[in-house]
Amino acid sequence: MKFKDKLLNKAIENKSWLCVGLDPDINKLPNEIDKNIVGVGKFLRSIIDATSDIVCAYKPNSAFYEQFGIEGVSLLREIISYVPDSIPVILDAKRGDIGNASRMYAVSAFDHLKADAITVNPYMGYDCVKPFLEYKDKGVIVLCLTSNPSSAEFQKRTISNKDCSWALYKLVAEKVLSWNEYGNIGLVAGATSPMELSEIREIIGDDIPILIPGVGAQGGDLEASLKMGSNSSGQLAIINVSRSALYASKESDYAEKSRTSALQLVSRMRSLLF
Ligand code: OMP
Repeated sequence: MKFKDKLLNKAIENKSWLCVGLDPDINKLPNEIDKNIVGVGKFLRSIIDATSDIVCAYKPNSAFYEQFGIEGVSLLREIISYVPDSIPVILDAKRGDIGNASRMYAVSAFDHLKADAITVNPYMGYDCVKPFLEYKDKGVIVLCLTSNPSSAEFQKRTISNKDCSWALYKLVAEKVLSWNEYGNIGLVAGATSPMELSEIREIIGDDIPILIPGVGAQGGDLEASLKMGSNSSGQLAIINVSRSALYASKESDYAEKSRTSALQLVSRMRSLLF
């Protein structure tokens, strides 16, 4: 099944556009969890068990697994396969390199790790994104306007030629329309820039999902993100939260508290969109 269909099915079934980011940090683990790779695995499985009926996707960020070396990469693969088959997994790796190297990243993400989608960096241009796009059933989610404090340094710069003058992130949004031959493109736009999010949605139209990180620990607003990032049917704005959902309690009720924290966001989504 195509990534976008899997995503839509799950969002409709669970009445949720919440994506829980699976970003394990040893220093934030609950007290009772062993501070090693086995403990991390146990923690992540409990979070998945506690939230799988209220999410539209999960997003493990590769950095949080690679920090543990080879065992971390094995855990990443195990966690992706632990997620129920009907829930899409977005591998957050922000990849991108010359074509033949991107092809190897795509093999790793899709054939080996078996992710349903990946985040990619568009900085090097189309030939570097194409190897990912050729996996027609997989989602390729391109960084457009990121949520971090320095994102404006390059992404909001005005690029001019004789025909037009536009901020770089808008050029990215427009460009991906021509990269979307197989209907498998998505964009990343942070919750920390809601006005820009609405410009991006206007440029790309109704069919492209936007992954929106930055709600919770980074201070982005949920309602503004949904309003500005959703399409005209109130769909395809994937709200990612990692830390604020994962580390809701240090005590033995950590999974329950994590669910409560995720459910608070989902209830607000339901009252706006479902
Ligand atoms: P929290 O701030 O803990 O909710 O985590 C946000 C997650 O989204 C991390 O895995 C980030 O790497 C990721 N992210 C951003 O925070 N900002 C972006 O602009 C893009 C991403 C991403 O691609 O997912």
